[in-house]
Amino acid sequence: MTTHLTHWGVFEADSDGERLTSVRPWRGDPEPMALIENVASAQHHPTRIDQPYVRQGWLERGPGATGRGDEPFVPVSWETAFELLSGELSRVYREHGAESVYGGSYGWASAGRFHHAQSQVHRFLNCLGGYVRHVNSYSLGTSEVLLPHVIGSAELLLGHATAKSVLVEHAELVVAFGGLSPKNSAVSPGGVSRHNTKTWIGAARARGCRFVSISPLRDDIPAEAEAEWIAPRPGSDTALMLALAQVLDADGLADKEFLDRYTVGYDRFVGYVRGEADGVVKDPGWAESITGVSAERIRTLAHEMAAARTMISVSWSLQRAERGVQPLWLGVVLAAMLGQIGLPGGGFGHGYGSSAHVGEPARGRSVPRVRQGSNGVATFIPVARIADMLLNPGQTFDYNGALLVYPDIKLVYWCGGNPFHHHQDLARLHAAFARPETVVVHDAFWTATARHADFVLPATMSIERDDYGAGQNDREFFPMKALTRPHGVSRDDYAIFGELAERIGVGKEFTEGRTVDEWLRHLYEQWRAEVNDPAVPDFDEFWDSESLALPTPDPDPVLLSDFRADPERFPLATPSGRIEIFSATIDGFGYADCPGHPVWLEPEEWLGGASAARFPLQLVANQPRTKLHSQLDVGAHSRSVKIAGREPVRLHPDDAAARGLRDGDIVRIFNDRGSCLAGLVIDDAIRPQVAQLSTGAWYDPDPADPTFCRHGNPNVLTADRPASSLSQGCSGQLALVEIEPHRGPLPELAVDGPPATIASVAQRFS
Ligand SMILES: Nc1nc2c(c(=O)[nH]1)N[C@H]1C(S)=C(S)[C@@H](COP(=O)(O)OP(=O)(O)OC[C@H]3O[C@@H](n4cnc5c(=O)[nH]c(N)nc54)[C@H](O)[C@@H]3O)O[C@H]1N2
Ligand SMILES: Nc1nc2c(c(=O)[nH]1)N[C@H]1C(S)=C(S)[C@@H](COP(=O)(O)OP(=O)(O)OC[C@H]3O[C@@H](n4cnc5c(=O)[nH]c(N)nc54)[C@H](O)[C@@H]3O)O[C@H]1N2
Ligand SMILES: [Mo]
Repeated sequence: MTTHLTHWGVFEADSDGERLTSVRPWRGDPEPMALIENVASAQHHPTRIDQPYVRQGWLERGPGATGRGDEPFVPVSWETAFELLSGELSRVYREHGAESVYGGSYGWASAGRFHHAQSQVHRFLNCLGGYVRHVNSYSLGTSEVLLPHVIGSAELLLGHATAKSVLVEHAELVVAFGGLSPKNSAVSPGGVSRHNTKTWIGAARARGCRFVSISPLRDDIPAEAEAEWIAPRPGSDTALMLALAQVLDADGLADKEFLDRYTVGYDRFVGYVRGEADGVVKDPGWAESITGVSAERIRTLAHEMAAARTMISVSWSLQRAERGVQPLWLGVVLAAMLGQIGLPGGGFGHGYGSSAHVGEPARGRSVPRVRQGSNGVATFIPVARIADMLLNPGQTFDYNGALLVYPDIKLVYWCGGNPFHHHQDLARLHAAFARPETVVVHDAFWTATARHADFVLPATMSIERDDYGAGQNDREFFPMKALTRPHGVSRDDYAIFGELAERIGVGKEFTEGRTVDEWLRHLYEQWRAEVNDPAVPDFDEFWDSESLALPTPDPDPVLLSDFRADPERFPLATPSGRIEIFSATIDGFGYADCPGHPVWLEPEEWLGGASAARFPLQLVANQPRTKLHSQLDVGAHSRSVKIAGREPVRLHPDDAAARGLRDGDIVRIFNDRGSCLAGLVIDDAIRPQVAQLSTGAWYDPDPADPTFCRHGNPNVLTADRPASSLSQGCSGQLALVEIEPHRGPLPELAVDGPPATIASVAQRFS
């Protein structure tokens, strides 16, 4: 029996050396997650990549050959793969330079610090001279750019939030925009040892705390909250928040002392709320017409918030949308108006329901990790501009006050991510991926991204290799011993890069002469020396232990309590040192879609807009309940909710009836960008006029039409439209669509098996 860490929890497993024979949640986890069932069932699935492959066209016609994503693959030996790829990498670096290589390689990969895929690919490409990188994330593309201007940093809210334990003791009212989703808080980057969502929410409720969940889905908060459910039109929270601010101002409930001492720019903002410039008072009646929430409820909620110790929680999803800057900024502004920032149980939070680590106290120390080296290339893109970059080399674009230029990319290297899962407007991405001369992908599975590569190199799963790891803010550091041998002839990313580096002549720089076992020991012992704590055992003792507890110096932190106590001594890292309700910096950028204080700006795609006449349903493309993103989509738990193999879409009974749809029907979801099939689930836990299709179903395009996904990936429907000129973040959460019955025979899926391969050509090249 051995324990193993995943992003979604810790499990104990038995193995026969080949496969896991039994999997149980770790004894220490009070709220284990069913996602662990996906691992064993997926490991030897037919979609596992068993050996190296090269796309037929690339093999026969060389770099730049057309047909990427539509052609069969040729199985090759590792020797052939290494020979061809090391030659191609050398050619591209020699002929076009490091700035022609995109190695951003966004993606979650697996838990485990040494085999962390992004660290390995970045370290490898740095040894070759560097690569064009990405900044920011799909998760928090807007937050990471906005929050430094408003409160000095995003990390404050993510890594140093007021602890959930403090909310349990002190919060009287939690107003949760985007809910407090139990599915999302089951996951945390790097792993979760003890899930506690239901526990902390239940304990707060038992003490008398009230929860208000503002979200299109009733189940965006656990039943333990006994929450009131308010369901505004998606994308309209900004109007609701402005009206709450208007009531606080008009009814004398705003904390003037707090605003004077700790913030700048309130006057300009409140002038806008009062309608001084545009003649529109942003009162509850105004907000009712935009949000659909009754003016009376908005008014009383503002009073309840002012009367109680109130935590305003904004989920990450609200900023992963058009105009995503606005509700995030307004959450901070409302908390400032209530004057409770820095007090236990009050103030502002961002992502208590989005990731398990938010609201866990920060650890006193990090864990060992491999250094990525230094990048010889300065050029970068905001991560969600990948398709724009590939399609528009040389074109300029805005980002956070700068005017940047897209580089001319010849080679794309992806290791540990799935852009044909995570990016928006997948048909456009398909066209963008035709541009580079060569695409290289390491993955364990035949994802749509692997199918869009020229070189497909089979990586091990984390259960097939030795590693160690701990999630962000998680108190437990786990050894992760290999549970089985690798599937097929797959290899660790480290081993693949090590061999390539050797052939290109930078082997020593990359491996430093160490095996995996030597690296694990070396990094651990280096860390142990830095930590200098007699309670930390040597490597051998750690390796044979279940886990090592990591200290948390302050177990019950309150966000910005030091700033509140002494704002001169503990200023924020903003230009004024205070909370910026008006940011002169952002105002100076002059972006029409992002002025100097939060405002209501209509999104392009929302139920109150013109395009809703043709596409009258708001698609919520949120995170999946039965998996992490697209990972292990072929696993048992993920498959258990599919309908005729298609991803489930949820619809309100009235909307289903209006379209003559019945529970379990296969439906076609469509808009002007694309269409997909899905299996219908009728559910009154969803707001009318909303359809929920989570992300994660592997993109399975019709061979003749990349805009049509047979499986149910919502990213054929979402727009590749930046959340704002400021952030250039992803806006994939929402899109407008229509739904109709699927007519005709059900097309077979191709993505649940391996792609077409051509063995005969292999003979000629091996
Ligand atoms: N419409 C819409 N789209 C979204 C979102 C949304 O809300 N709506 N959310 C976005 C967000 S927040 C995110 S974070 C992204 C997530 O997007 P990704 O992080 O790209 O998604 P994953 O499915 O986790 O992709 C990880 C890949 O790494 C592979 N892998 C696992 N371990 C290893 C390893 O050790 N080595 C190698 N080489 N490969 C490995 C897995 O098989 C998988 O294919 O999606 C984004 N996309
Ligand atoms: N099980 C599971 N957990 C995960 C992940 C996963 O793939 N699977 N992914 C992880 C990752 S990488 C991330 S970044 C986080 C993301 O965390 P979040 O971004 O918070 O998660 P989502 O599920 O995308 O969205 C949460 C909810 O927001 C609501 N919502 C959408 N639009 C609106 C709106 O306009 N207004 C309001 N009020 N509510 C709205 C939706 O109903 C949705 O269910 O989740 C993490 N947790
Ligand atoms: Mo994310």
